[in-house]
Amino acid sequence: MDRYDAAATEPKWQAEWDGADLFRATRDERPKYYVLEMFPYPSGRIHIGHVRNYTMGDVIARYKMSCGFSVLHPMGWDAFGMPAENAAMASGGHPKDWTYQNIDVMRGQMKPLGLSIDWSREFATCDPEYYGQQQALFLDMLEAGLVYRKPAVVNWDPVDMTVLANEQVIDGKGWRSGAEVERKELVQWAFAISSMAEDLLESLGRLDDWPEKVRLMQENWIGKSRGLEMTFKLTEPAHGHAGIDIYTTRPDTLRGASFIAIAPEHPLAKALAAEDADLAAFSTEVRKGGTTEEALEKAEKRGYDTGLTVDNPLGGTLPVWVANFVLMDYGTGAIFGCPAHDQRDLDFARKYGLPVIDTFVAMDDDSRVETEAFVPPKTEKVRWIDQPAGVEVATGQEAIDATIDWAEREGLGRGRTQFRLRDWGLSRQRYWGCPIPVVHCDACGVVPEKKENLPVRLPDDVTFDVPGNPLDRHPTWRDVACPSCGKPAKRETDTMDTFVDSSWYFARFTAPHAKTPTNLDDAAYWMNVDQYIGGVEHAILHLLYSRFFARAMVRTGHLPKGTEEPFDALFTQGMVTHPAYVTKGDKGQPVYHLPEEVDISAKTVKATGETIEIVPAIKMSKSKKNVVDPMDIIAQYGADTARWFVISDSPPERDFEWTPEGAEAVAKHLARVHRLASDILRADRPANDADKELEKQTARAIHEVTQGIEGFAFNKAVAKLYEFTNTLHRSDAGAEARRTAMKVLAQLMAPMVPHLAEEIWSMLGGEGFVVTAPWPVADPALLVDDTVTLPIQINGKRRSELVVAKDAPKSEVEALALADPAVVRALDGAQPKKLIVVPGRIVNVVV
Ligand code: ANZ
Ligand code: ZN
Repeated sequence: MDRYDAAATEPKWQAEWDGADLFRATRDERPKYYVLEMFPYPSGRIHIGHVRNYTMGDVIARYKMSCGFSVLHPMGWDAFGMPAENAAMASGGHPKDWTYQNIDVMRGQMKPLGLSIDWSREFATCDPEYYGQQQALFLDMLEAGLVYRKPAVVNWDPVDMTVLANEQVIDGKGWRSGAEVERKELVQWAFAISSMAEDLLESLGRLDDWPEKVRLMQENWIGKSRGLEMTFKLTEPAHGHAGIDIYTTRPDTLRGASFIAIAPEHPLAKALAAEDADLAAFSTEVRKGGTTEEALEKAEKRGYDTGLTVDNPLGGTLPVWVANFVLMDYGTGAIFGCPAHDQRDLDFARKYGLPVIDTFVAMDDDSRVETEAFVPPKTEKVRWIDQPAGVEVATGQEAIDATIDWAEREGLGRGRTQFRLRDWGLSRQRYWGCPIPVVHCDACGVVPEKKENLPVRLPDDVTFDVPGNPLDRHPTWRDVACPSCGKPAKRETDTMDTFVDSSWYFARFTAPHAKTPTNLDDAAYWMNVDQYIGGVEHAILHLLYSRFFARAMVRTGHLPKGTEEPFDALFTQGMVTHPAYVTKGDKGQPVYHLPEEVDISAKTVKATGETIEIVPAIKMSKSKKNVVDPMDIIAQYGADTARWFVISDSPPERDFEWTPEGAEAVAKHLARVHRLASDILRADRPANDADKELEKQTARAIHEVTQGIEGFAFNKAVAKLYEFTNTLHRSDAGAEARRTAMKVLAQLMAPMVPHLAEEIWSMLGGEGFVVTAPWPVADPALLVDDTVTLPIQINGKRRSELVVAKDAPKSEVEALALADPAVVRALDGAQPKKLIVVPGRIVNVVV
């Protein structure tokens, strides 16, 4: 018996595909289809999540190819970033070597998966050919006013004397030095993404093929709100300030104001600190702690009473405090504190003994919970207390709108729409990133590098033995002639946030070797990405930045109009999970064990006999020791097994649990399909009555598998393929009919298990490759079910059923019913008292 040998078959077909250059994306008269999976970070090895992600993309790509599309399915590497520098610091190697070695390993692991990728378009974002074009794009954006310089707050490690990324700040301390991190203001580059906030928000409504939850996350991130900007007059002018401008999104709660708070970096606070050593010390002190939102949220609320007061338009005065929780780069850098309705303000008021003043009570309950601040609900009606705009019973939103109108009428302030979205600070004080292509000249200021001098290459001769950015301490790299006046000048040593690299790679894939960032003709042909696939962890920043870049590229002439929304359809896949096996350590801490170390049926650790707890299906991670290496699976069963398994068991958007038994069952099934094909090839049964039924079942299979793939319900497609395999196995149809059905089965399986499908296709004499053979089409006539199943009731109880032609005449149904064995038994030779046929529904027999 010829056993299916995946290990021999898979490389054979991969070589054949390569030889025929099947997956090279070509511009021709066919309609195009661009499918893209979020490109990987070259961390070292591929994991099973990658396999699931790329298999999904490959199913779509191969399916579309069969449907007659010219498919673009590229792959690249998101290759800049911190881990390479960390590895260099740990091992003394070079980030570049580490990165390219990892890429080689991962490419080597990906190729055996048999993905239909156009490898001629591969690039890594750390290739100078790529980042040089990114620099060109940056310069065009600079000219268009889409990127600019502004002061921004960074995490500063005072011991290592270096800027830290947010993830390098752990519990407010530098990850290497352990020193308390300070906030420091530096001049940084920023992309003007907030200038497009309105459009980025509004266009979300047109992204019909995006998951609703992703659109919602983006909407919240952009965070549009209408509020009030209002001036509180200083009782006594101070340092040239007549008043303080505040911003609030809850003007409805103005009655509850009990203090004014300004940021430590507020101009008034700075002026006061210049004369007040205590305030200066306070400001320095609160600058400690990271810049992350989490750090700010967690930090204890602290304040300094300036002694100044403002006039409250509702009567009396309010004290002015400097507070650590007020940010300078949001709103106006000043607020009115409303302790009754804002938790931060309440914490602050408790600590410093400031009044808590209610502004409303609920409709059905006028007592209030004292311990928590509770903001008036926007959509629910409440009863207001002495509301400034005269509102009595109204929702929060109604009160907000009324108060803005009132404040405008009274000349106290003006309504203002505000977005939470800030401009995107892109400067990173790191080596392993794309150099920002500008030069600082004493005479000319900030001067863009000339385009003909791009790429500004990273120097190779750097070391990581001391903290900080090696570009800063490189002996010669910084020294250049000013591109404008030619005098000695200094290069910018900051590099770009790695999110920049991934914000336009999809456009670069359309012309990866162009001497400009893109080629408009190619971009016009291939854009948009028809199907984008990736993890939901990128739902916010990556997608938002890409949407911004697409707009910026249209504006700077690097993408054609109409590609502002670059991803037509988005699919976010679930994770691959696996149980974890845990025992308790001596301090009660969890100790994880590798699957091979435990006896799962006895629930013990093999070596020690300790009882294990099995944590059901959690995300795979090294620390939980529940990682399955896809390469082991491929070595054991072949790529087709891994591919089929990762998409078979659960809907693609859900998490999927990897089990060794499941993988083995898949391998067995695929071998069975191969055996079935061999049997069918040898069979010689003549054509017969069963042929028609098999033809119908084949049409059904085509229909349902196609729908499954089109609808991203790969698990349903797979389920149908199992069923159809059984049908074909049991069918008594003639050899010719079975061969035809088997070829269709191979075609329908090809997107998922391309190697096995190719093997069967060629065994059965299919023409060319299965992947390029036209996708089978179901004859609609065969999809119509022309029989019905009628239940037979005897004396009101269901006893049997009849399968009859849909258009069978009543007399025929009656005759068939009377011949039914159950009816014959019940009648025992007598005539029925009644025989009622409800056509298409039921047969009732009364005896
Ligand atoms: C009074 C008030 C009463 C506020 C209340 C909230 C609740 P969102 O909605 O996220 O945009 N705020 C304004 N500028 C700030 C700054 N620079 N630093 C820290 N907080 C600031 O947040 C807007 C609210 O955040 C504003 O509305 C203001 O507090 C605060 F029951 O004003 B609110
Ligand atoms: Zn100059």
